Amino acid sequence: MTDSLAGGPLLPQERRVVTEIPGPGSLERLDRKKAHVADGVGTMLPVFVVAAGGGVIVDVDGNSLIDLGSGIAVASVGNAAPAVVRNVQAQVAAFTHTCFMITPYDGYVDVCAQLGELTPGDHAKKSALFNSGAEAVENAVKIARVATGRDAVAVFDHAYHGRTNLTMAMTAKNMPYKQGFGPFAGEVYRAPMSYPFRDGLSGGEAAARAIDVLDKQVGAANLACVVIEPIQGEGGFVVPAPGFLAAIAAWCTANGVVFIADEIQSGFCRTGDWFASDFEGVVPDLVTTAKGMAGGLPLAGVTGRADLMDSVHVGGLGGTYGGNPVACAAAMGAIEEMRTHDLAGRAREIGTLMAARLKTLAADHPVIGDIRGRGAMMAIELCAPGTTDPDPVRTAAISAYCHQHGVVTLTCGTWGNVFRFLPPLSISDELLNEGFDVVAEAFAATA
Ligand code: PLZ
Repeated sequence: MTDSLAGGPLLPQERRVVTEIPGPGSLERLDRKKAHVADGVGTMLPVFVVAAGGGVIVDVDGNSLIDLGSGIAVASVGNAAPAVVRNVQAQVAAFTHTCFMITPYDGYVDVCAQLGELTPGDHAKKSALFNSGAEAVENAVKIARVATGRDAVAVFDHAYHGRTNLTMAMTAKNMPYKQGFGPFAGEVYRAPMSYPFRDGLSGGEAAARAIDVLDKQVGAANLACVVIEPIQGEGGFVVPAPGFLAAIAAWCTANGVVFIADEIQSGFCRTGDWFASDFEGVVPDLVTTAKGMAGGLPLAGVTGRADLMDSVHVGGLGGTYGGNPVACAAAMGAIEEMRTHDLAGRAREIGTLMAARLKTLAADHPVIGDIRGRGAMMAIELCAPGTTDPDPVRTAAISAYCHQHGVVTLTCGTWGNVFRFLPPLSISDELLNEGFDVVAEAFAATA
């Protein structure tokens, strides 16, 4: 059994399966988990981790798994990336917490300045920092409500925005996120999403359909904000048809509605741009960020138009840990890694490789109904051949095969029939190709 290992990019970059997965060491620990951790906290691939980096995750039994998930798009710069480790070690030795609302420090302001520079648009921007994506979404809604003096919040079918009370209301899928947890926050309205594989509509047509719902069922004058993931995450990597986002944003601007892009999963180089909104030149009023921005430490942000951000009274935004100095140091390290290694460019290369592999796979397996995504955020949707009837059973079987053969893969989607690929941007082409060899084997073995 491997006790501990240094993680990071120096870890041997190989797939190595030396036991059943999970192995005996992990099974032992799974019993401890069962005894001490609430059952509601699930684990999808229960190998206990001792090290990770580059494109691999190493477990207590000495298995080295290819990582095609990045801990849900968090370890985009790779696990234990050098600039993250360096910054965190220096910060943790200097001070770990003062509470920015009590006595401030540079790291918080540094991250806000970076967010202002990197998010879409070159207007005057300001930011506030929080601990999690859900908290960022909640605060974006708070800001939009104060700025507009309106209550209503619009979200979309298949949306995922978090697990807190307001963000559960904003999230579309019941199981596992909402079941039994109501009553939910009020004044949240859902509009139809552009979902080209299922609705066949152009961006303009889908936007007209959504705007009709907002206009007729909610009323523009009641709407504080429209919140949308430019590419949906948990909901199935749904990429709206071209022009959809821009049309919704334009309608918001014309009606005094705050347009909020939830870039928590799609942001920070993941899709081949700094933000997914950049691809079509959409400039949101507010952007929420988290996940990839801090190389694995918990940090989230709301960034946007300075006039909107400043509409909240002093003391109205905050939290004990929001913008923790160690998390801010990590974010500055992660952003440095993204800039130095042009990780947006690397995401585009990864996207080209993945798209080619998925296209080949789809030619052999008609169960693949759709290939979609951008950059290092790509997915396939599995349906009964020639239909849009979801096939979650086959999806689960393929996923299980990948896990047993040392590849960390994630599923998603309203019907649980979408296979999503979110490799760390630090993964090598060799490992990525080997990972997709296993995915291809999994399709063949479960045919
Ligand atoms: N908005 C677009 O993707 C988090 C959730 C996993 P937190 N997605 C992964 C799970 O099962 O809990 C997410 C997201 C988008 C908001 C969030 C919420 O971010 O940091 O998990 O609160």
